[in-house]
Amino acid sequence: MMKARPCLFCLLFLVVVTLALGTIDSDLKRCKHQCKALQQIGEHQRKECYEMCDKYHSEKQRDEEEEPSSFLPYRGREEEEEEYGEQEKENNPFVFEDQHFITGIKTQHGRVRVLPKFTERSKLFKGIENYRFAILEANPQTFVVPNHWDADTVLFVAQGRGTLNLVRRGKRNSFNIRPGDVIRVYAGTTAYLINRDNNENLFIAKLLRSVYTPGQFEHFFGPGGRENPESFYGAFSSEILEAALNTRGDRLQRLFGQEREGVIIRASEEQIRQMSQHEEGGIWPFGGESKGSVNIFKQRPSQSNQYGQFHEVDESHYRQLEDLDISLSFGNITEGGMLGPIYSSRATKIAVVVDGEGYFEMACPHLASKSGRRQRQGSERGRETRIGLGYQKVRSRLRRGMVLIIPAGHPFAAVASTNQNLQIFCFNVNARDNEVVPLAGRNNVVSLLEREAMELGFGLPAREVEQIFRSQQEEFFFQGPGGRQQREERELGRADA
Ligand SMILES: *[C@@H]1O[C@H](CO)[C@@H](O)[C@H](O)[C@H]1NC(C)=O
Ligand SMILES: [Cu+2]
Repeated sequence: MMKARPCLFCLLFLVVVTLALGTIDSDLKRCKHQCKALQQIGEHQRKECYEMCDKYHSEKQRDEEEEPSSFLPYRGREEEEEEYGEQEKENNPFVFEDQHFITGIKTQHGRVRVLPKFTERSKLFKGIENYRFAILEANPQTFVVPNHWDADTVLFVAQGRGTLNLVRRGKRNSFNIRPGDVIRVYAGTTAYLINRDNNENLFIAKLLRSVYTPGQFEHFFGPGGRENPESFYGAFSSEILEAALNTRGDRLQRLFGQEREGVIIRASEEQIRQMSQHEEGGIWPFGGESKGSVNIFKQRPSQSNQYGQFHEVDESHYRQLEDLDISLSFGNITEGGMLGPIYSSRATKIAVVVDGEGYFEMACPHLASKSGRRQRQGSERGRETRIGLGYQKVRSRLRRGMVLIIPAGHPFAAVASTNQNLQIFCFNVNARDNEVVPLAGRNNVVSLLEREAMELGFGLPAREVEQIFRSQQEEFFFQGPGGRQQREERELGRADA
């Protein structure tokens, strides 16, 4: 009486095995098609068959999305090259290149390029929302016209020689600036600048913290004319200007009616010479430690070995940083060397590659929680603190001019290419009481754990853990993977001979 029931799972098994042999995209269709084609099963079972296809499909997709194991087994060079490309295209909001900048000011004699508000790039940057990053570039023998802006600013001279004038509280201070100089400019200070070099462009990196609209700032030009730049005086009615300046209207019209040639303009040799002279031998170079500015290259390195040096400037070196809670650091990684892995306990780094090439890696829990599987496994909607859901490896090539964001707590490492030093300058936001925590090398944090904690934490005998975390004798800077490979090849070569 009873019809012989075919073994449903045998049939499904066949379907799924066929699926496993194919490629993902066409497969879901194919699988379902086969469910449909199965004669012997009822509607209910067919539905189950479809569901099984869906389930299998999504699992397979998930597996393919999964990053290959981070460092085991060892991956060859070609694969790494490929991966650079992928990561850059993929969702990596931490790296900024040329195309991410907005050109704020541009004349034939120079330009100012600004990164958009960080939160426009990613919600992850809410903590640095109030900061903006800009790079000023001025050709030789040029003048940047006086102006003020509604943001506190820290300047870093990356290249070139200039003279900066700051007018604040009824006094004008003049600085001859050179690479490595760090200068705080208070919001509302009237500032102007010359590039006094005959050949070299002047590059200045700036970190701005708005004092009015969070994450936004405006320039105000007094000197100027009807246009390019327009003088803000011109916005007032003539009755006010005539009374305030005690001058006849026609003369004011002439003054504020000029068409100007831009914000960065050429100055004559004589003008440059006159403006460069003011403080030669004054505040600079002899008063470097004083109020005005400080040179980060002149600071004794806090870390130094054959693989690199690390210089820092904080409020203890430069009082003017006190209220800003910003510090500066400069890493000079020797060719073939690497920095880290380390993390900053409180500070978020806004870093710019001043010179050289290489790459960096960073562990980021934020991005990982977005990638499918991990979320499915554990995150609950609305839960802000996610624990143990894994990390995305953020990785990018580094070249001159690139800007990186390295958030507090995020472990990272940077590697110099084997033919050139990699020099990275950082603005550290939220710098007070920041600690740089080493994750490898002498004094690394794991080596300071109790043996039992090592054992329990890693699930291996403490001796084994200790051996690994104590086998690097250097601190902070190490021989990089490239250098190591070369050395091993050399040693192998020697052994063969
Ligand atoms: C960086 O280090 C190299 C030595 O590896 C040194 O010659 C160079 O002057 C350093 N640069 C800066 C800016 O400290
Ligand atoms: Cu992150």
